[in-house]
Amino acid sequence: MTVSIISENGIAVVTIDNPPVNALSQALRQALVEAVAKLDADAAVKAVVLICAGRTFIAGADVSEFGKPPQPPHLPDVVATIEGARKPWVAAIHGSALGGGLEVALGCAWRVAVASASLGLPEVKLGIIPGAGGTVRLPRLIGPAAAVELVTSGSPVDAKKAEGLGLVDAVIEGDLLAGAIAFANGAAGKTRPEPISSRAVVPVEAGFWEGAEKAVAAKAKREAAPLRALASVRRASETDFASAMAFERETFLDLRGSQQASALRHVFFAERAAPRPPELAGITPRDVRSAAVIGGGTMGAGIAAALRDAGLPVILIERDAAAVERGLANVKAIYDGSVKRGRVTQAIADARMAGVAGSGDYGLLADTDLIIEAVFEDLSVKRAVFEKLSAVCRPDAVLATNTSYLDPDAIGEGIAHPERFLGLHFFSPAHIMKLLEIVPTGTTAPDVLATGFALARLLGKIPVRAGICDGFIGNRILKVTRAQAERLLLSGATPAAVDAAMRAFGLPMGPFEAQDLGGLDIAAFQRKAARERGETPFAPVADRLCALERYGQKTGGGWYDYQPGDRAPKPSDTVAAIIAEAAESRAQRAWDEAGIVDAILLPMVNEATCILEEHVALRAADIDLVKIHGYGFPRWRGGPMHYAEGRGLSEVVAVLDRLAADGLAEPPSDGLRRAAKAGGFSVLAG
Ligand code: 3H9
Repeated sequence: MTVSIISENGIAVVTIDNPPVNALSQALRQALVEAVAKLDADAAVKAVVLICAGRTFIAGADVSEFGKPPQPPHLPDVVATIEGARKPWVAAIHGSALGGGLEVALGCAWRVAVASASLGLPEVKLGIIPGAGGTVRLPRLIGPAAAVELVTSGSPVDAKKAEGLGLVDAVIEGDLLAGAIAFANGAAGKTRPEPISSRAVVPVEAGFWEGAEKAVAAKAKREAAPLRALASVRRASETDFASAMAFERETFLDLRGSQQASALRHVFFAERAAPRPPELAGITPRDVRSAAVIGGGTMGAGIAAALRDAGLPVILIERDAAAVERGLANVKAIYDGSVKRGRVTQAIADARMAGVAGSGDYGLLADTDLIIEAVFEDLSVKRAVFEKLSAVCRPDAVLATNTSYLDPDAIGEGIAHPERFLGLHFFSPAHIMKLLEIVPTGTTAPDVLATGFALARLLGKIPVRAGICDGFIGNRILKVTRAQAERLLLSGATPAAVDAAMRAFGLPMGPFEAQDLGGLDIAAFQRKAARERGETPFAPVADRLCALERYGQKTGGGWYDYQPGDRAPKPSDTVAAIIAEAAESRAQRAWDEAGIVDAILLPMVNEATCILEEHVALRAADIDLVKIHGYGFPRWRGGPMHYAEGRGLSEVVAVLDRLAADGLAEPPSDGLRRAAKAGGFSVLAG
């Protein structure tokens, strides 16, 4: 049953039970309206407690209904019905009261919550604004400034903070239901507070809205919802309740059907599906209570910090005492940075650092549950590490390689108990970046693969299963990004124009700026290895820059020139001359922003389609998560595959055909043509 009602001694308890998160489905909305009518008609009832079963209060509207036409009763009417009920309602909150859940609570006469509860309006994160009075009642309850912060950031507050804001009337110690009933009994005799909808909004200082607009616009960049949410709070503060509600609803319905909302919903569900791949259902992961990292360079130190942040004790192994010192210093530098940025206190940083033991002795790993290798990208060096690990580790200890380009099957050759070996590909900086590519080898046991996913959950990362190929999912696509960016240079575009176009599309940085920041030498090293394997990587300009030791910001020049101490890229005459020379007699054209984006992005989609067809990725949505969480692809675009589907795969094929005819991209793959015919990528997913 969705809603049940029990009455005792004048207090009715309405319990919502709509797992998993008590989302406001049509049936639940209907049941709430009926509950109000029933309790209004019950003379024995003095007050009503609204509480939820399971892990949370109402977590919001049912997001899965958003693609469909809204069905009555509409949530604003449900909230109005609760607010207008003859008997006062008390919302009893545990877990999360989010979005429509908080809006329902705002319809209640009072709100009480346990200390661990959180309350918020996260709608902007889904590309919409609250649609059931959130932007209209909140400023009337807590004032416009606090309302603006809650509504435009989408971030929740905890119960204590909510009490301070006046959003919660009491924080309940101990049992929530008993506390809420006691509160309702105490309140029943008192004057009921004025409904929030009838209250006036406290005036703001001159210039408040203009300042808020600037601040919100700067943060939102090209996301539409935060500014629209601000406009709705402003309207609510400057006009009567009914007009403000109409304005909010109109904005909500407009955004609900927008491309940004559809993209953000897609990412919302993709992120929730990723940690639970159906193929691993029912498989119990191995216990991971201790971890070790081999190699204390940038990646190893970042992985060690990520493991410590999740509470695991960590042993950091390096070749000799000096390397151990350097590795520990790298971890310490991460924590010093975290303290400086206010992410953790000094005491927390010290405690985390104290949990990292550096050593050169592999013998210390005899009882460690998980060992992640993060040494130099060289097959023989990595194999030597696993030979040592095979000799000392428990046979059930999970062994992982963090390789980004080598073949994990080759790395794991000869390992003892190969079923406990897999690839765990972190992204730099590993303690920050959310993506974790999980790469099973031909011999990885299902429970070891499940351990990779469980680890991701523990570390707060987004796990994506990737098959073995050069670069797995993310770096394989990155290679195409870079090759396309160079093709553009050879046909008339400049690095600055390419970077500007990709930034305008929503990426935090263009491909050339990003290479200058990260260093051109790593990719040069990989191209060298690829050539030794007989491959022919395409990087005519980058190769010339590396020959001149223009490796990026760290050498004072790469794709751009840099003045000492200044990270601002300046167009470089040297680079322009190299491009002109490399372009030789190639046809030049004038590129506009849209053309540049197409010439980079659509070939990435083409490559991603091959990745999907080869089952290197299992779902198109997984590829979207890789690009969003590993490479800064704008979340509000939904990822490259969602973007391509939204654009229409037939059009994507047509553009690629045109680019290929001019020698500016590979032709569309058979898989992409098939997906275009079928109208989506699901035809290829395995
Ligand atoms: C809104 O309210 C609009 C209104 O203003 C206006 C209306 C007119 N709907 O995250 P989890 C599913 S907008 C449908 O892993 P946790 C989720 O897909 C909404 N389904 O759990 C997953 O399903 P499955 C504003 C939802 O314990 C399962 O629940 N609200 C919804 O780590 C478990 O999810 C939000 O944006 C939903 N609203 O975290 C809140 N929410 O098991 C979004 C979850 O099949 N939700 N599911 O994969 C959350 O932030 C987290 O789910 C929460 C629990 C913190 C509540």
